[in-house]
Amino acid sequence: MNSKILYVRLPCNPIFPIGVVYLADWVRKQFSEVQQRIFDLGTVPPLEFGPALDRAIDEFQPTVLVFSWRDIQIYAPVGGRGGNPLQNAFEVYYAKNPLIRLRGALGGLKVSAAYYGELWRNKRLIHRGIVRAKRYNPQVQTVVGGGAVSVFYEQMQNLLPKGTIISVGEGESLLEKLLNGKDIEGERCYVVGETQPRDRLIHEWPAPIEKSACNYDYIQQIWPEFDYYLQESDFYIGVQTKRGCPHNCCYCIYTVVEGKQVRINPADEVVAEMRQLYDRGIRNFWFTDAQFIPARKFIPDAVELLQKILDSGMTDIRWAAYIRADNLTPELCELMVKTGMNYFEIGITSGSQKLVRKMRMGYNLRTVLQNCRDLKAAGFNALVSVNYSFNVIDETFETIRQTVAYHRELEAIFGADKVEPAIFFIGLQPHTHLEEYAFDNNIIKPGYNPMSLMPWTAKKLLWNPEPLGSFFGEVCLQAWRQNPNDFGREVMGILEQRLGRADLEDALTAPLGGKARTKPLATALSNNR
Ligand code: B12
Ligand code: SF4
Repeated sequence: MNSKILYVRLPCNPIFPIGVVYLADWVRKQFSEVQQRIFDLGTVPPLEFGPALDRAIDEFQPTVLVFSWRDIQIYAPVGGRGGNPLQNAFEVYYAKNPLIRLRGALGGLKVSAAYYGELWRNKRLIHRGIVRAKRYNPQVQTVVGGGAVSVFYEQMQNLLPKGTIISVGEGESLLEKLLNGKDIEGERCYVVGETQPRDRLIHEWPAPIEKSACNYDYIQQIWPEFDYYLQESDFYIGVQTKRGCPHNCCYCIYTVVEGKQVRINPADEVVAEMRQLYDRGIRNFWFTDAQFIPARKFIPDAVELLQKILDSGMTDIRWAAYIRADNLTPELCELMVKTGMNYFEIGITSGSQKLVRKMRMGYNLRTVLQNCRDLKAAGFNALVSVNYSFNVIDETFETIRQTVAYHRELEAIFGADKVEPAIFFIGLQPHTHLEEYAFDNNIIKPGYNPMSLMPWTAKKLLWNPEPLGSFFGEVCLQAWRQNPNDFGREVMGILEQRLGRADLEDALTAPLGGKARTKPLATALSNNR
């Protein structure tokens, strides 16, 4: 076997490219003779993208090009790459003052230009890489995967050249088969111009591989720029502790990308991986799991891992993760604090139990509050980001008042300065229950382009329906006017001023029966994190 694999991580904010690192590690463990090189465009200045890619190809002369594409969607609630997309959209849709509307439209143009510019740039880079690599190996094989490709795999065939293999989800077993010269038909992939993506391809289960500690001595050998991520002390380096999420939250795509079956990476292997990074000076870790504690039955796994981290003596680390705060116990809370969890996000979406149930999120808001109290009692004193998505289906002034009451209770527990409300509006994603709901209700039609950022599509994908749509538009615009640097808190303040606050008990109570139990899917906001 004389394959030479070049992993090209396409341009991205400097987030540690854990996906290609894990792929290269896996390939090494299966095929020790294969030569590999990692090239991360996330560490290259934009004007250098093309020439730097050429140089990497000239030097390495790959036979396989692996392109990893992390993110495309930029419905971020705060300053995105070309500005604040949410603010621009709201200014166009809801501002009364024509000058503000114009400003929003111009801002929107800027965001669209940045968005389409990045899409075309990545497309060009892939083409350029293939043409260059063919100089040395006319049969070069090209595979494209990564988070963005998994979400938009159906649209990718319109961007990429014939013969490119488009991969959905994890790439380990696909690369293994390719290198073994085996048929890849059964893998979660298709070939541009040769095969079509199977119906419901993304719903197929990933191969159950067992992950061991990544070998960073090897990674450092094949990745000359590895040190880039060691130099800055504020990078959170990705470490995966498990894959998959069993839940059904209506807006979420992780549960199909990673699958519903939770696969735990052995705690000793996770700690061994962290230790290698720790010995290289890393102190900040991001557990990149879809959910760090996906359900109560995984609490013992989280306890085992955190206890082992503690026993390993890595006592000065900080870590963050997505955490369902309904799955905590006092023991776990204590371990979280002792091991250095210094940030976490609670994605409750609404402070009204009635709405939380309608969105099928499976949360009990009362339990979340109790667990937060346990966390505080265990000594947690860092920042909590609480994700709210207003205007889900059936939102009323009463449910907004309930969300305000819930939020104030979280502030009472952690301290107002420690709880940051992150306000999102729906970013509709393909292959979610929410998309089905939108089809069923004629909001979008099958065949729509989920990657479009054209104003008429964007307005539907960024969910804020009437009758409350204009109300929220107005409130958000007022908040940006009054206090753009503390948008979330300002929104909460305005809502409370205008509508008041419900009794906490009302927020926590959702009478069983009636509509709430029998109604099908409601809608939610994706933060597309
Ligand atoms: C953890 C996470 C974060 C963390 C990252 C922390 C860190 N330091 O690493 C935080 C919170 C910072 C984050 C932020 C954002 N994220 Co994020 N994040 C994730 C999450 C949950 C896991 C990503 C991860 O690291 N997984 C573990 C590694 C090992 O997997 P991986 O990189 O995907 O690689 C595997 C496969 O993709 C595949 N693969 C990768 N490359 C290739 C290439 C080939 C050829 C093949 C065959 C396979 C392959 O194999 C790899 C190994 O199995 C995913 C959702 C998900 N469940 O995948 C979203 C996700 C990647 N994020 C996404 C987005 C959009 C963002 C944001 C831009 C959100 C925003 N609007 O602000 C921000 C900013 C990111 C940036 N670049 O600046 C999107 C990207 C797709 C899209 N919609 O455009 C995802 C998919 C979520 C979603 N809802 O769609 N994120
Ligand atoms: S939102 Fe979180 S808990 Fe719900 S399905 Fe997605 S990853 Fe799982």
